[in-house]
Amino acid sequence: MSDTNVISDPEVQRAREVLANARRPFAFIGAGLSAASGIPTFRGPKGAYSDPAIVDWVHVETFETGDRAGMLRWYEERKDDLKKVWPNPGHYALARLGIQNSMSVATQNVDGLVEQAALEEGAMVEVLHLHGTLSEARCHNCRAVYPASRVDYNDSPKCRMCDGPLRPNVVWFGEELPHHAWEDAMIAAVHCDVCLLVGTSGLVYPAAQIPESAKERGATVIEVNPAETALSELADIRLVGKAETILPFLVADEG
Ligand code: BJW
Ligand code: ZN
Repeated sequence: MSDTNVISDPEVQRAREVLANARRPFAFIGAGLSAASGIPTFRGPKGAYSDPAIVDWVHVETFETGDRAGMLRWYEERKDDLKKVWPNPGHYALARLGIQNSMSVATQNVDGLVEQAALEEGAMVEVLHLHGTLSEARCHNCRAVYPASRVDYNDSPKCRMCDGPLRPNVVWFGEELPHHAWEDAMIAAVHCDVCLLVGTSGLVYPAAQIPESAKERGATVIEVNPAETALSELADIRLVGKAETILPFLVADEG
């Protein structure tokens, strides 16, 4: 959708009104939100999974019994890449929606770009990290947390407390989600009146249960995604286009 098409799209206008009148809005976001910042999504033709090795590198078994060094090299590269990326208009719009009516955001992303945008916009947005964050490393044995900036994953880093292997503080397949983030996101979802889904395929569980619960409890669901997803059938309003193009038009008094 081009900017002119977005402005004149009646569904965009409807979504904007729904959000302007929301009392407890909630957003559930995924990798597509950060695509315009230059961070590849996982799935899809240009996604990280087009490299078959990467499919293994998001599984806990690989760290425990597989190519740990290869996996950690990829994480060191991603940590470095994050120094060169910035929030895009989608992140800033989400932050401004947060100012408009104090929205909670549950993110599956590990890049920290929503918080960065919120900080720059002076927005108090509660960001719940369902799949952890690349800004932290942690011990795989005792779970002690370290700033990732102090850790070199190429150097087989070890925990100062127990000598266990350090790893990024993210959630891999086969691992539980952080309890607080999961519980707070579920509470926000079941109490929200509007649930905004942005840039997620909705294929990964248990995270994808969160918008399902919002819908079951009566929330109006708005999806922003250029493609149909596993969650599209929940959507009352489907905005087919990119987050960075559409989200700025959903903020009241803008666009
Ligand atoms: C745009 C755009 C633009 C493009 N604008 N949009 C129930 C059923 C089936 C399976 C399971 C189940 N429950 C659990 C499972 C198993 C498993 C699972 O879900 N498997 C399925 C995939 C089959 N889940 C787990 O293992 C989870 N843990 C668990 O269940 O624990 C239980 C347990 C209990 C007790 C003990 C132990 C365990 C953990 C899941 C962890 C997922 N981790 C990853 C990696 C994070 C770390 C890292 O980044 O390195 O999380 S995998 C990856 O997928 C990442 C993402 O957060 C996640 C979701 O991806 P997302 O964000 O949706 O991205 P994509 O690429 O899929 O989609 C991008 C979208 O953007 C597309 O729709 C595009 O169209 C769109 N887009 N450009 C807007 N410009
Ligand atoms: Zn330790």
